[in-house]
Amino acid sequence: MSALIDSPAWKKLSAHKETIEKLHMRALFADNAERFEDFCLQAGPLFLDYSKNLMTDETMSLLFDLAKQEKLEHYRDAMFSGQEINFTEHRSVLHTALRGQSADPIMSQGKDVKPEIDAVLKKMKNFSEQIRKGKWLGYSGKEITDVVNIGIGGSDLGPKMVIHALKPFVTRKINMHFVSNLDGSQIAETISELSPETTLFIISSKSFTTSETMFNAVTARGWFVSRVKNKEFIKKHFVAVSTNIEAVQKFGIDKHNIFEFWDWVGGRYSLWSAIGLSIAIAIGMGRFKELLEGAANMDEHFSSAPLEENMPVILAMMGIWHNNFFAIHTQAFMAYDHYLSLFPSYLQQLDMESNGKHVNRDGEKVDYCTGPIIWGEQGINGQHAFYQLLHQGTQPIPCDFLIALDSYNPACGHHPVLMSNFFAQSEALMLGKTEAEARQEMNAEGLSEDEIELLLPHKVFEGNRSSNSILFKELDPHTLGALIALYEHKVFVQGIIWRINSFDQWGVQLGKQLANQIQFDLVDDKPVSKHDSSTNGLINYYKRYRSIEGNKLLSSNNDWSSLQKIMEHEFK
Ligand code: G6Q
Repeated sequence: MSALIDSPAWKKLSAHKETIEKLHMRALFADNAERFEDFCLQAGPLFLDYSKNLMTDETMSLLFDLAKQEKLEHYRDAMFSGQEINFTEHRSVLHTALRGQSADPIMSQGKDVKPEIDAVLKKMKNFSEQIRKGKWLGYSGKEITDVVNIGIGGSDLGPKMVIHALKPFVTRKINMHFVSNLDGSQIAETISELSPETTLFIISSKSFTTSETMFNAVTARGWFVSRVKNKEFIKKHFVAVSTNIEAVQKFGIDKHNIFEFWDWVGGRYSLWSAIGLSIAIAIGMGRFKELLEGAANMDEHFSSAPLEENMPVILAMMGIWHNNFFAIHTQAFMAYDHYLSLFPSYLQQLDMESNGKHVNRDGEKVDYCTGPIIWGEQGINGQHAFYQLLHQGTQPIPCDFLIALDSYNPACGHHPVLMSNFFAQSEALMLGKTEAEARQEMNAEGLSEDEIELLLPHKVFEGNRSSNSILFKELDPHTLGALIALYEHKVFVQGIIWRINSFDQWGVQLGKQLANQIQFDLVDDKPVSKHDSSTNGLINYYKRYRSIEGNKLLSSNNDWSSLQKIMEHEFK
């Protein structure tokens, strides 16, 4: 048994679960008229109701004891003060410094990072304003009308989600595009609509070696140069966001067009850095700063509120309660908001890449579940798809429901109906429907006794299914910043409780390493034998197909020799 499972706070929670699991939330609400008031809180623009979880005051108090036992406050302060808590990569974790509002120095490895942050913010402001005001002109003197962010993972999901979420604030003068997929169809479809005269490419890559991004960047550069016939024009149409300045320059991007960030910013935490350049262009630097301020306010709340009144801590500990004591290893996010449709996939990376870990800080294999499976959808669409399983499936799934009180499009009059669906779902999941209620309902419909007996078991809902509801006035930049930071800190808290490093991602590195190796196996048509029989078989199946079909999979301007050249020059 691990030290965590054997620890006093964990053992108390395990014993407590035995009594709680016999309860139904119906009874908890019936017994305490104040349950809502007891289990809700406001932090900045966000209101959280967590009363519809199967827990009591005692549960919460034991969960906070666990957080204290695991020295949560100590680790939190270590993160904010720039200590190298990402010890497997010897890095500080300072995405919070990117949005910090205080002028005080923030140290990483003995150096104040504040001046560099301010300088990059200033550069982002100048550049984004030039693009937005039509002062940055393309090679033929025309204004930029289209911006293509080429990046993947943390260099794509954050800015893409934010720009979608803040669409009411996005300039309609510039079209924003995102290309991440190595499948050439995405870049081909994107550039087919664009003119090189009016397009700006932002190559976003922390490492500037990620093959998906480099291939797309090479294709974009090839497309551009083949049309404008002059490499000098690259500097008007390509900028880069990276920590790897040397590689960016080798790629051919002008040194003045590089927006720097630093290794103490994790990829999935990087939208606050220059990776947010596309956001600044889309919504303007003033709004981008509001996004940073919203996140900074949540940082302030997280670092100063007592654990018992601390929103990220409460959400995190509810998750621990479900995952580790009720063996529910999944968590869903249902946004009742069109603009938040990309939020679940953003959270998926944030949570699963951070806490999908199997060893603790001491390198020992854990004997408890860490990061749950994260998924989600827009709530309304989900209701007509998979909510059936939420209500009557055999696997209970805790949900976070999110909604704005105000719609940006109130004229069509849908919002009150959307709100009613939002309220109804968490109520139904909690209450369920008893046999007596189902019988009464069918009686009222005038069904025969035989029909009632047939339908009864199918119409019963056990209920007692947990959810959190998060409400906010409107989805403006400040609120979105707070919402993202809320979940960043929730993930952090859970990582501390599970005693893992939430800030490395060796699984991602493995994928990069393997793909780069196999790319070289594909350069010729010789059968391979160095892998397992399945992988050899699949590669050789592909090679046979390709040789029979005469390489028709490759387009004429991207033949084997140029592919080989790209691989040798860009990735070796
Ligand atoms: C994020 C991950 C990963 C990363 C991408 C892109 O935390 O490390 O999603 O962001 O693999 O990496 P580059 O920005 O280095 O291209």
